[in-house]
Amino acid sequence: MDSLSDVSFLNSLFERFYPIGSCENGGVTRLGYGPEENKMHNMLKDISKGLGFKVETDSAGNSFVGIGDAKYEKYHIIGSHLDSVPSGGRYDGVCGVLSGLLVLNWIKKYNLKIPVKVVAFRCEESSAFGRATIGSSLSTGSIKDSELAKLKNVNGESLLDVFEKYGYSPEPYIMQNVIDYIELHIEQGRVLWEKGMDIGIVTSIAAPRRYRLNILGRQDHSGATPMYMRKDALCAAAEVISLVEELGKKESVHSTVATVGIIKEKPNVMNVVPGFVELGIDIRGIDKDSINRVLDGLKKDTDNIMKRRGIDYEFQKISSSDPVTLDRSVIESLKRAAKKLNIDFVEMPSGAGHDAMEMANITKAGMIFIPCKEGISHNIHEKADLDKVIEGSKIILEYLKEESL
Ligand code: HGY
Ligand code: MN
Ligand code: MN
Repeated sequence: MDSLSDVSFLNSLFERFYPIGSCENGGVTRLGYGPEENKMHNMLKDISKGLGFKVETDSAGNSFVGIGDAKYEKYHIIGSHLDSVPSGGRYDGVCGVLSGLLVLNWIKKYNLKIPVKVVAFRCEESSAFGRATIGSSLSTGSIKDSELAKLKNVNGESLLDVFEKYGYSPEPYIMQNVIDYIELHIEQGRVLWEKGMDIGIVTSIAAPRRYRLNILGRQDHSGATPMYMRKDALCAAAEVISLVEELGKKESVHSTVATVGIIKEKPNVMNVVPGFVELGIDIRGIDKDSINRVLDGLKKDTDNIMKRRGIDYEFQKISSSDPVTLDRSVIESLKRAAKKLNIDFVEMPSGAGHDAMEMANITKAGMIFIPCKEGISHNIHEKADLDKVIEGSKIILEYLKEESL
């Protein structure tokens, strides 16, 4: 296989996506079910048609790309997502879709009889509606419409309104006849980068548990209100933010992490004691007991903080999924393929969430990681080498060949 033309093939596709959702700071904002993600999916359709592939869109807006004339009963699915976090990078998700298109192009070019479809799932990031993997949850049937009805984006639009506008259905067609699902993704951490390795074969995926904490203090005059009389919601929030970090550090031996990623304060002006704060809390891990210890500590100590300060609060669950162990037979098969190609790899967990978590509910799922520069991701400086996408895609093709024997 001639890698040079593969590099130019991938570069040409990457360049087509590149400008979409560009921010002044050099990153991209392509929020799920928003105009920029629509443009990414339309670009995928243009690219695919240009390559002579057939494109279908399911009723949740996920895009499927296949080799038109091929008719198979079941398919291997390769994919990822095309949305991003605000001011994010251009490689998160996109590398996985590019990998699928590269593999599909090899299958077409070398006339291999391997049933493959490429998928680009909608709205994988939780940034748009507060819940991750919406597109893949819908097409694998793992989201309830009662949950969907609560989801609103940053502009206050409900997901159901957006679906109405686009003509999508909250009860979409559930994917059938799937042999397995393979996703190539940037690691978004530093393990591969620090080890100088090109390939990770993922064993498990830390699933997020997300909570909203509304702190209901009292808005007062910042000049006339003595310190001992205050119900300062922001000072209470400051204690909770440090508590989340402390609990995360305590459980980090079990690869658990805990982050306060959202803080909204009202009225957020200089001369008023803050009356209201909303915190968004993200707890992740691969060890359920460890995650539960963080959660129990958070609930207990938050209650103590608020009681001591005489402040009311509301603790709401946004989403809660369990860590996912990927299919051991797929992992072993990917390892055999890498060894056959003399490509070094390391087995490793994923701290980030992925569509593979949802696909694992309906089929055997596997993931391949490639490094991103200094492990930076969800950041305008996110960067990955497309030649690592080629390396990872060669492992996927070798895996598919073996599976299709
Ligand atoms: O947030 C995540 O874990 C992933 O990047 N969607
Ligand atoms: Mn991401
Ligand atoms: Mn991603």
